[in-house]
Amino acid sequence: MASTNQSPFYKKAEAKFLGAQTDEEKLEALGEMIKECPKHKSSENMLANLKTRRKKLLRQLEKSKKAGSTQKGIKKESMQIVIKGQTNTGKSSILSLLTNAQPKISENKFTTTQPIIGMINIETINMQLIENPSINSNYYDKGLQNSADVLLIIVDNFEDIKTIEKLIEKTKAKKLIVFNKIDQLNEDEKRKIFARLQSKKYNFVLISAKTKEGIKELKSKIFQSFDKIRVYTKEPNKKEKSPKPIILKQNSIVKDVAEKILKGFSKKIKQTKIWGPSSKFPGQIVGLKHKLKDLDVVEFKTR
Ligand SMILES: Nc1nc2c(ncn2[C@@H]2O[C@H](COP(=O)(O)OP(=O)(O)OP(=O)(O)O)[C@@H](O)[C@H]2O)c(=O)[nH]1
Ligand SMILES: [Mg+2]
Repeated sequence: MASTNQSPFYKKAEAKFLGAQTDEEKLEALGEMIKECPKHKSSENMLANLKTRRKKLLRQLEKSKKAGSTQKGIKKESMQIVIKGQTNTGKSSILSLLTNAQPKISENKFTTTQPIIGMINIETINMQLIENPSINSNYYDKGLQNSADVLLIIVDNFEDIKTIEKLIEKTKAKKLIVFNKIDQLNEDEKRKIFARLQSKKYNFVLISAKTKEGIKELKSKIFQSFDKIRVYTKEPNKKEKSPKPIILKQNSIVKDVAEKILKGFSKKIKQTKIWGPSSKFPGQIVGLKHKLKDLDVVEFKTR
């Protein structure tokens, strides 16, 4: 999909595609790209390519809808985080702090009686954050963790960690231990907890949902737990990079970006320049095998 000789309408649709955060958004943008793609002989290949991609995406979407969660009505978004813990540890407080959801928060036990979904945007990426009712509640949903990419284990003491670890032994999700209510601890207690979690090699963060201490770190740890990197693209001779990054697996290379945006046309690349964390200097010329880092900006010259 080399966009070089394309109309501004096509380019707009393509930008939308590259910035799409869900498969639904991608599908919509692909539709627009197909509509705006010129219908003459020289773009035949490109049009066919776009249509194949749309078909593939449609098939994928159907599949993921069928796979779904155990809970009726919860459709997995592309990135899903599930909050888990004992009652009263502050799960609803954290959900309400991070998302648009407005769960009931109370000092009473077992306040949350059904999974509650919120959307969180971290570094331009939308993610689904779900509070599972407390592990000892009748409403606890065992199946929710199976679809999760990341589990936030909310605790306010050490014993809870062991209890919850037993429940999640078989899950593939990344685990992040969120030690909450540190506003109730003095500096010495905090230091000891930190040291203990660190010595056990946990992926963890200390926070207070009350004072918001550690919330920024929590968000950044959530993002890191996905093992993804964000890469921006840029058109030659333009200063502005794409408004939204492309999300790639960690350790992706320049070729992966090329395949994603120029599918079928990556042979056309004459030169690649790179800015950001993986570059030795701004605008460094690199090959297709160059390994990318989070927040890199890539520019492809196709002629
Ligand atoms: N001091 C302090 N209190 C907190 C903190 N986070 C939550 N709380 C309080 O702890 C109580 C329980 O909070 P919730 O967010 O409802 O806890 P939950 O884990 O959702 O509990 P259930 O849904 O009832 O199982 C409330 O009174 C909160 O105000 C914190 O960081 N510090
Ligand atoms: Mg709750």
